[in-house]
Amino acid sequence: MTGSLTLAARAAYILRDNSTGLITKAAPTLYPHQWSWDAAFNAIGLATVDLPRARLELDSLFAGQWRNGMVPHIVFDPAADGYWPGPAEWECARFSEEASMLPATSGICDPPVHAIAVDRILAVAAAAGGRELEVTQGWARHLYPKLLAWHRFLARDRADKSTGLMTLFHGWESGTDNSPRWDVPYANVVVGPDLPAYVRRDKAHVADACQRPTDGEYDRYRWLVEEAKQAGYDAGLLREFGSFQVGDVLFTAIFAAANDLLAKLAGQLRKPDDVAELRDYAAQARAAVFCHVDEASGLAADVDLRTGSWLRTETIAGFAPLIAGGMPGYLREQLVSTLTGPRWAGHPGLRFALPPSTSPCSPVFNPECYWRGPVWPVFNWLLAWALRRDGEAGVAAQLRAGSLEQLSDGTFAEYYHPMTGAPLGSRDQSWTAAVALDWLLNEADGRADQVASGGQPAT
Ligand code: 2M8
Repeated sequence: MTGSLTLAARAAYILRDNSTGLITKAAPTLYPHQWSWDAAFNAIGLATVDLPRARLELDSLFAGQWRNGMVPHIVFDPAADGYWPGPAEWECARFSEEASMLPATSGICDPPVHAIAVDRILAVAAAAGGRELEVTQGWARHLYPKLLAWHRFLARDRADKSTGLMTLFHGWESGTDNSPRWDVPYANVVVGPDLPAYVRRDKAHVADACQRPTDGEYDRYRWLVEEAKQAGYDAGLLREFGSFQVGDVLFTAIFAAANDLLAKLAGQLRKPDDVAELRDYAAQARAAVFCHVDEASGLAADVDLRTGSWLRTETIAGFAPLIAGGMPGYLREQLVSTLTGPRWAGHPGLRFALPPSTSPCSPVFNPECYWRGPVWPVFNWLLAWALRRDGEAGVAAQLRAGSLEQLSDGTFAEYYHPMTGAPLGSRDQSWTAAVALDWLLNEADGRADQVASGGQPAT
């Protein structure tokens, strides 16, 4: 067990060691490039120790933004090797005129947590005050049009007309890659005979391959990249021909929460038309999440857009309404009690009272495999952040305390076995270190709370 200060120092060293100077690798060997939503969480952690580096993290990410506004899920580091599929497989600039030429990127996106990071960074800067605040405000003003273009891309290209949910064309876009929430839609993805031959690189970086997706799943992941290329990475064509199309309640909930914060920033920058537009996106996204709550379980359900059927597997994504915010108090209380109840964080077999990525009561729960059961500290940070935002400070504090106990083994693993607490996946995972830093340094002294408005960016 490690003391708080030592733990914070170790987390800061991990972020420094995983930094190339421009980007923070998502993990030292398993993920040697910059991932979009990882970068946002990493920036939140970096802000606690090095505001300039936090700002740079997001600047480097947005350097890979596409002309249509999409922030790609990976920005590749040209100096890194060892991750597959890489730029040679994605071939974005060859297949789409919208793609970034340099840096090379992937052709799909990640959950839009970036405005949450910017708000958090501004709050830390406001607490620091002085020159640091001035610089950070100027930075936010410059980043704002890029964030707006990203949100407009999502509203324009990804909002599904019938459900209002954000449409994903690849499970990777959810960030919860092999979650059982996608088992049914993936079962309908038929891999074509022209799937290019490949060698997986990921399995070599974990202690046991059972902690990673199966080869059958990887065939489908790779096949969907081929499909996206054939569609020129165009959402309109993918809607016509894509064999994986889902409405993701979690992605949509994150979009709702992020729009609230971007609208706040737009207000500070005195852009009333943008405020109205962003509030509208937030309202539509939130309504779409609330319309997809399963009455029996109270959990939100994704939709397989190719069949219209709801996907009711009990995964952590079901708590999307808590992240979206704006729930009537009594409904929020019910969902919080589900979260802390015996099917989730209150399950008697758990090592720590933290929600696993799939309910231990689900028949498809797998405690060792990636997004099919392990506990993800980064996800629990997001849940705790949302709960705190909505006044549920007690549960948020429980998630923080349980997570810090879990992380006190000092491995900063990608995910953990819910029953034994054993570290799984990559070690020294950047976003795990980042959320630990925020929990330890920001929340400990309440710095981020001092300036709830996130500081006024320079206009
Ligand atoms: C995992 O996903 C990548 C593909 O994007 C992979 O397995 O190769 C996911 O956990 C994802 O959410 C995360 O952003 C990424 C990097 O940490 O790894």
